[in-house]
Amino acid sequence: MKSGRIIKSTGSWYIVFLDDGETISCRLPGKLRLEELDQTNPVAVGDRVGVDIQSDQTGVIQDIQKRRNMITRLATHGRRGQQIMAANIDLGILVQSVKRPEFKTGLIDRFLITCEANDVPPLIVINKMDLAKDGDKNAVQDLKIMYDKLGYQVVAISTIDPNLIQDLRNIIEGKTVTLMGPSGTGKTSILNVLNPSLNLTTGEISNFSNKGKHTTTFSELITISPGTFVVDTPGIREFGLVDIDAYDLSNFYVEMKDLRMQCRYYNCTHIHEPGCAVMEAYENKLINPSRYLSYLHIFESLNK
Ligand SMILES: Nc1nc2c(ncn2[C@@H]2O[C@H](COP(=O)(O)OP(=O)(O)OP(=O)(O)O)[C@@H](O)[C@H]2O)c(=O)[nH]1
Ligand SMILES: [Mg+2]
Ligand SMILES: [Zn+2]
Repeated sequence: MKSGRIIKSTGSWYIVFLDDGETISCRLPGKLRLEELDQTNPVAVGDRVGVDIQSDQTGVIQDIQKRRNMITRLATHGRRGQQIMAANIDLGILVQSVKRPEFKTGLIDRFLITCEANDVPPLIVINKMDLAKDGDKNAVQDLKIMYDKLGYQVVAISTIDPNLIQDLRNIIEGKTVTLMGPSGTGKTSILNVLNPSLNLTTGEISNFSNKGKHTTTFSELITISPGTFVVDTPGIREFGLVDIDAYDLSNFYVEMKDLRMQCRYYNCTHIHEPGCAVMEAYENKLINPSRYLSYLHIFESLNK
């Protein structure tokens, strides 16, 4: 048996990059398909697998190693359960653009919660800085300051500025990273500048809606340089926050997770209870209002 990593899935075939450098198409036996019923795809891009090579030079996947972490989203097209977008990742990157499409702050905290809940280190990238006016630049700077304090890095880039791209290149060197974010923010364009030989298809932004058109439609592990892999994912509208209980939400806010232990009630929601350490910190300006507000919104959405 040989070991390798899933770099692409087409539904019935899985493309595996073997540790010896070869790439082969593999099938997944029915018994492995059934093991994880709540997921629409039992094997995901980034999974490490053991493969038996057949006489026709295709492979059969014999085992799937336990995942270090994964990023999931709710299944689309009316299917039940979750879809694993990528497994075993070193860095989850949220890509937004200052303009075209317009930047959405609401997405950041949902993305960070997804990463915290899945043990994926996060990075926030703001693309298309070439389109930024002074006001936009200030807003990005404020965002940087706020998230830096929480230990999250924000990097502002433009795919037409080689210096800014170099910053990103240094950060991802030697890692397996995922690019996530709304359609049209430039995820595929970033890949193309990181490795121009890829020549991947990017999309025009429609002038009418200022929205992307979902050019990328499946996940794939792409080699940027030896040892550096990027998973380009289809554009998302929202992070669904699957499997998070409203009462656990504050666990995934880095500035709240220790404080919550000091609340008077163990099941404190940090919204109205007396003796709440989180609300006290907020009143003493130790928690950023925009973060507390996003906590309230997300709590409501999870508590329906
Ligand atoms: N001005 C400017 N435009 C950019 C930049 N990066 C990408 N674009 C443009 O933005 C549009 C969308 O880029 P894509 O790379 O296809 O976006 P995507 O995030 O991969 O979109 P989906 O695959 O639909 O999720 C294209 O027209 C790009 O040329 C940038 O830094 N500045
Ligand atoms: Mg794309
Ligand atoms: Zn509390």
